Amino acid sequence: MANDRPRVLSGIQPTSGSFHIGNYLGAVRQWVAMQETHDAFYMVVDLHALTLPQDPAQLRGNTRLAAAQLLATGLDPERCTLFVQSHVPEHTQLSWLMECLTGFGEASRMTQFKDKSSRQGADRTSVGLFTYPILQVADILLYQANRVPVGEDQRQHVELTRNLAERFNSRYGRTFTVPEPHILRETAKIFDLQDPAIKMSKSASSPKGIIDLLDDPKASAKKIKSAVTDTGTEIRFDPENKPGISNLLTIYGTLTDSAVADVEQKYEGKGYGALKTDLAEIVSEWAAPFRTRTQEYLDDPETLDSLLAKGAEKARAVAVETLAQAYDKVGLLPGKH
Ligand code: AQP
Repeated sequence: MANDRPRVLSGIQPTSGSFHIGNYLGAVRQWVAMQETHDAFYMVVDLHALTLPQDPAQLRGNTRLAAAQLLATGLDPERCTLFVQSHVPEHTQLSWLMECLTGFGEASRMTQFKDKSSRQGADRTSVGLFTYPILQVADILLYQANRVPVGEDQRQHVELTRNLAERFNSRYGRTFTVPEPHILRETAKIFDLQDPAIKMSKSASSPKGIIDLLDDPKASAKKIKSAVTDTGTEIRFDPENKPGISNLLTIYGTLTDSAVADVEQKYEGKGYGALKTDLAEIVSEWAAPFRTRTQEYLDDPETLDSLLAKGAEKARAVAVETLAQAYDKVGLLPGKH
């Protein structure tokens, strides 16, 4: 029975058309695996997307596109609960309780906020960008999640979630499950192809630094072939001295389900060019059916919307209950229903 399983919760922003390979390898790939072993809740976090300016029509389109891509990677609505964050109003309601429990200094220490706000400039930074980690806390706690599969960049937010869950529980009595981050060491951080010192990122990477899964295969191949690598010739996994080639080895190994040591051995004595050419082929082969499936879901928006509506209904059943407990614990007077 699904309900006897540990709970898992994660989300992805509909902030750009295509997912990139960092989103997939760092997070979504784990989501697909965990739907088999966990009671899994996955969402498109459209409210989080609003922390940066969005064109309304594009946001709507990207939300459907994100859901279509999640289904195309292998999420199965029979095996997991897939929904859109804004369809479950309890997220923002619990977020308020969590904001009132968070210190201003504590929120100010979030590095994602510091990075994004410094890129935006103070005048264009919204209060929403400042408080979004706390909305994320509410996202996780609402479902009493045991595990949160994310990339390394989200570790601090899961840590904040743990702190706030413990604070709430000790102040008001046991209410929330304290979640663990689920971060796979190998793929925790996929790096920018042009600058292997920084993570591949929708907002910070240049177009040449990022492999978009919906890209034309020729474009992806070109990017992989021009990925920055060091001046040596040896194909060896050594993130410190060979960050570019190590990043390519990680992508190669994960997409082909092979150990990096085996990939190293396969390319012993061969140049970087051979590895890059083969990796371009592997990415293209992986992405072709993904693109077709994504398009099939997009071609039938009614089915997609009704699937998301069913997901929201399932998610709400859990969220309503948790919120009611939390409201009661803090002493809010029950309203008439
Ligand atoms: N480079 C990465 N390596 C590993 N995991 C990554 N993730 C993102 N980039 C990498 C993980 O993908 C999940 C969904 O990401 P998101 O788009 O909702 O959040 P994000 O962290 O904002 O993604 P980006 O591309 O880095 O966007 P910006 O530039 O807006 O910050 C998350 O679990 C994330 O860890």
